[in-house]
Amino acid sequence: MAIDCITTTATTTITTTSHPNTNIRNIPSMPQQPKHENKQVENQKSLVFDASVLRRQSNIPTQFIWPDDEKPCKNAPELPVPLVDLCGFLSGDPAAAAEASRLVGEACRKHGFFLVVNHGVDRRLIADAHRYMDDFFELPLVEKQRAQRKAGEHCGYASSFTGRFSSKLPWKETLSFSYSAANDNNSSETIVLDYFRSVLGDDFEQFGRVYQDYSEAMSKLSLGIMELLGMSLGVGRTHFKEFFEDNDSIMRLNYYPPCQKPNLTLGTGPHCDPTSLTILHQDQVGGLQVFVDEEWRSISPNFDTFVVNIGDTFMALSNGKYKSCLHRAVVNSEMPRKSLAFFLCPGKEKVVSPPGELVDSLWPRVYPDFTWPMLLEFTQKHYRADMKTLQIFSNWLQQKNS
Ligand SMILES: O=C(O)CCC(=O)C(=O)O
Repeated sequence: MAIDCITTTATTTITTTSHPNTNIRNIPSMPQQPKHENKQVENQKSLVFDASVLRRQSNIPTQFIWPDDEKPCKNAPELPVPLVDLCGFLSGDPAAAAEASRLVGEACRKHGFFLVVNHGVDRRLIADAHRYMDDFFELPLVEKQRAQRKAGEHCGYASSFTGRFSSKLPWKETLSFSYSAANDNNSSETIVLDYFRSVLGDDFEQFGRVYQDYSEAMSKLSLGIMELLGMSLGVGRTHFKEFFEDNDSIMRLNYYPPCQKPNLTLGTGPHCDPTSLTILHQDQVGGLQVFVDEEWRSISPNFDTFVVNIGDTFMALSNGKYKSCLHRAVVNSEMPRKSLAFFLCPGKEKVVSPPGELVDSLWPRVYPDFTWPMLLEFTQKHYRADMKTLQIFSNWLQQKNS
């Protein structure tokens, strides 16, 4: 999850000051923006990512062109990711649960990626979630902009995220919204539906229903996966499941329009998800790549599987035993690509701290305690999420607390 896409106003200014990723000492105490970014905001001019125009254009605006050492590689070899069959686990078979947790643990120690099959999510719901994405992203830009993401917020429509950063922009449009499983006043049952109705109007009620159901299915599936993660880490089946029962998560629809120069651009730049666990469903086009053993590898789409990856917050919860994996998405010149990403996040008050069983003198604490809103704010206001987010955030917190 690249949470580098915060504001929605465009800029054509390329800043000459150093990027915040390159020097953490430039980051002032929260919640101020780094100086150079304020300068960018002052100099804003309009660069609008209108996919209906840009998809046919062979002259790619420079803001979307990635440096040579980060440009996408064609034909990245397939990564043999373990296929974890959840059928036996979901029907209560202890041997199947043990085998599934063994596979999950192996993958998470190695690279943090695995696939799940027989996951129990209705195929029609998945197909509907993709179909409604087409309907939304094929709307004229001004219609989509009714859900425009506001500065400092992580929900809403964003077209290529041209606001906060002025280079290495992703070639994509997204619609993000919150999902909450907290059972305080029953609002969780309609949180997504209410979002669609309030932002886009009553005509979007059916969209809201589909994504409400889809987010609930993802929350349920992620709690099941948390049981497997707990078993595999030896902290018991319920530990992480209970921790995430009141999750405050993010659902994102990713839409990558065709690009006439796909070898210059990236749909989503290289990053580790700062969130806890991501459950991704890709359409049949393909484009997801992960960085393993110093090379980019493809994860081919399969309608019957979800791609699951560990994010930074779970890496911290596991005391660094499980890996948050670096990944990106490439685009192509022929057809749009879609993916549905559910980002599991802890409830706002939950302290991210590993269970005692994962800490000892041979493996002491790797990261300090934090809450998810602290990390979210860090990635929104101070640091463009990349492969070093957790380490930089953790150094920054330690510095701040010392
Ligand atoms: O679309 C994909 O395959 C990857 C999406 C992703 O990494 C993200 O939304 O953070």
